[in-house]
Amino acid sequence: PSTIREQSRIYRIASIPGDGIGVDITNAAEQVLHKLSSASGSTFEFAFHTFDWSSRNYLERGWYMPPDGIEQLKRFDAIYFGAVGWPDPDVPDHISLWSLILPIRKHLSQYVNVRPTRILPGTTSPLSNCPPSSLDWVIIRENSEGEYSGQGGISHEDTPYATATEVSIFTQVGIERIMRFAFETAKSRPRKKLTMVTKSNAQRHGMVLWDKVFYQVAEEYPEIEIDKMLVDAMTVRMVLNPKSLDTIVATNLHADILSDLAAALSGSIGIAPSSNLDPTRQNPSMFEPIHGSAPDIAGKGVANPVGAFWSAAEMVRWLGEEKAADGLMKAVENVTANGIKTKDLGGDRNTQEVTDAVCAELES
Ligand code: GGG
Repeated sequence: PSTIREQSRIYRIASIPGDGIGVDITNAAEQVLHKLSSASGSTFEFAFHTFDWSSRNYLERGWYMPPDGIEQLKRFDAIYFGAVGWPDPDVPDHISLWSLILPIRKHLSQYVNVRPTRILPGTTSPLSNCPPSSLDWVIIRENSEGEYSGQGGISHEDTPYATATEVSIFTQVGIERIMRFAFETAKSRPRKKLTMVTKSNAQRHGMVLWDKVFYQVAEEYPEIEIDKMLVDAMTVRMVLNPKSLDTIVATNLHADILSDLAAALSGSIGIAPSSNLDPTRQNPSMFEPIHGSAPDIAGKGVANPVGAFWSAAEMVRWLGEEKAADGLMKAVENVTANGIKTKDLGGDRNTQEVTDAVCAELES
């Protein structure tokens, strides 16, 4: 008779560690995912395929992804990503971003970026007015257009008349689909509250359309309490009145900035996860901690792996393994609650010690 293990579902994961601490934390995430799948009662396994698409690869070979890179990724159930960016004058940051994560998001229609933030047990916010119950947010980032459309150009380069344009593109379709995702997210949460972030007082075309579509979609969701914030005032509200917020929707650039602030207010950028989703599920989605490659601590074994574990849990959830995802998050929370934390969270443990502690929790 066949055993449960023989009937396991196998999830094919494309693993792209990338640069700097991306390598350290992807290694840690793979360890906990293997432990999760070998835990008793588990009915799934992971088959990882690692792609060395990194700045090192670019410097040695002249490319990040091969020409058929996107086609290769389409064969996987999900993509796990570490970090990108390396301080070398031959790889400016706009080259690394536009050679790797931005084309993946774009070509795999990952138009939603979900960035949850809360204060984990055993950790504290740098805000004095912020007990754990006061900060529990989900930021929904538009992930395909807006300020990161990549349109524009430069003329008269290297002359005193150098002129550059960076065109933000906002479309009705693009705004509508992110608003609908944000309203559905707000609907799934207890407080049923959505704050929309804009800068439509100064940016009088795209942001005005963004506002208009928000109110159009809001009509379909009368049960959701809504409000609108200008992005500058939003930073103040996040710091002074964190409890007043729940689900937040913002453009590609605004949400990128606000989610870093959110992570810092919840304890450390090292804990924050993100999910780049194609909600149609026609393409694999991609999961990555929001932090960058942190070259100063790369390879030292001290990076905080919690954001990587939380991202891994979100990947497991997206793959349909809700119970296992909850189990992984519970294990992470038990570990932080027990004071097993890296330096950025006020602890004295290294990456492997935190990883071992999470694996031990998964075994117990
Ligand atoms: N792990 C995410 C990462 O490498 N972030 C670097 C970065 O600058 N990302 C910009 C973005 O998420 O749009």
